[in-house]
Amino acid sequence: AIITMAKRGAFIVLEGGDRCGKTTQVALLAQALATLGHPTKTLKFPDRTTKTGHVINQYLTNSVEVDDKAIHLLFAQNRREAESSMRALLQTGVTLIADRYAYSGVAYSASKGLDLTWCQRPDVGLPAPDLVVYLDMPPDAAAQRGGYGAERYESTQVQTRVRSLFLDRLRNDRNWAVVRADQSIEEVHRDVMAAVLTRAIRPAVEEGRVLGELWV
Ligand code: NYM
Repeated sequence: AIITMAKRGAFIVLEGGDRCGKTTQVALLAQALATLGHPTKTLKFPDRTTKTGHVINQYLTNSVEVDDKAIHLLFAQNRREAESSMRALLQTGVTLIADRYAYSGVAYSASKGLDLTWCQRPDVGLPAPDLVVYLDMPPDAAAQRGGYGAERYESTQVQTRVRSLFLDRLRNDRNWAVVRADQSIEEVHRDVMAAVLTRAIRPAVEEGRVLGELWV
């Protein structure tokens, strides 16, 4: 008998500092993959619509203060709440594109002085992305963009620390693509697409590579 396994979806994460254009690029990527016939769903972390997300939103907009370790665990819980539905979607062939993930969790918390390994622990075992696309933006250029400074962490000093945590401590050349974010929207999209097709869609969907788990 011939048994054909249903294809799984790819799991793609877009990361980067604040105001690097991630949200725009997530939408363009989802549209482009859908056009190529891939069922696609976008996710955003933190998901501010859940109960944990409400507290996180109050924290980010500076309307409450929360202990650094406690808020770190809440961001991780906010991801964990999505785990079972993410796994179910991937298994049924839906490609997931996440706007931030556990890498942001670690980079922003460690930028406040928390131990990096401690920060990684609560996200152990979550689905590992097939590809992290890091949109790299010089912090001075991000500061020129609209809305900058409205939320917690939006200062050049913090963004500089966050960027070096992403690039020097969290980046893993095997499943990270670094794309220059200080280009036109179309140019960034072209670079994101090229990386996604060869480094996520091909291995995960076409060749059926097994979904990994954090932290790898
Ligand atoms: N952030 C995001 C964290 O501090 N920890 C996390 O685990 C995640 C996912 O929240 N400044 C920070 C990064 C951003 C902010 O902003 C979310 P946005 O614009 O919704 O991506």
